[in-house]
Amino acid sequence: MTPQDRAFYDSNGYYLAKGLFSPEEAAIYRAEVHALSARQGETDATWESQKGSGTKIEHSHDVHFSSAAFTRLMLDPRFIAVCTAIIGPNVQLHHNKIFIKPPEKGSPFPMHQDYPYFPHRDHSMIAAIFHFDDAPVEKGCLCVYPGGHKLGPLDAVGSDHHLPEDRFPIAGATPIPAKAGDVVFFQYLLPHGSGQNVSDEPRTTLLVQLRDPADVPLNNRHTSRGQGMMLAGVAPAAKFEFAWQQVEVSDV
Ligand SMILES: O=C(O)CCC(=O)C(=O)O
Repeated sequence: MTPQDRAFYDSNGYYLAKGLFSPEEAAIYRAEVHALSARQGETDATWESQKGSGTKIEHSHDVHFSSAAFTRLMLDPRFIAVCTAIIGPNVQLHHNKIFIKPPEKGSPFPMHQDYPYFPHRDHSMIAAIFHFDDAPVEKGCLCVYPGGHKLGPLDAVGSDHHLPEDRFPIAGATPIPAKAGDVVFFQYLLPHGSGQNVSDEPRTTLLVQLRDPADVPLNNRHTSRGQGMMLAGVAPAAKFEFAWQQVEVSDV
């Protein structure tokens, strides 16, 4: 990430790292995602506010528990170099998820900030979307409101916490078409979403959510397996405890 890239990220809230991986590497991960999806069977992650129009989207979470390929990918030096340029020397995993937006009926994501799902005190949280196949506009590529991260946390509506459509219509957002191997990084306050996949090919991605380990979650709602894994640097000092000592009595 050059100083110009970093300045672009600071003012726009996102950065598209073009060609971070080669199309050949992307094809290998694409096959991993589709194989995992086939192994686990049908799923649908269509958001509540988007249900009812016959669209669907396959997903799986914490995929480094399903395939070592994703563990290797999250530690790839090319990826980590951008993460540390944005977050700082210490980078911690929050969670990850794969998505396959199927052809023609691939569900859209309404415009939203990620903040309401896992608010953090210092807003260090970012997302990185790895593209394993091309994502042109007609495949429902990511769309953002550049600079919208500077508005701070916004009022969200509905059980899925999307942004009001009259203020943040998807038609008014800037599409970020991507090629296989591109990775888009964005701040968790950036208003973002994506349209329906109306093309005749699936859109295949991995989304990794990352933070500075010194940041403080404001609630405990979005815990997941593998959360807290260090991808770069070190976590703040803490007294050693076995994992079973941290289990709350209500969980036993
Ligand atoms: O993959 C996309 O188009 C957006 C996904 C997203 O914003 C989310 O899962 O929060």
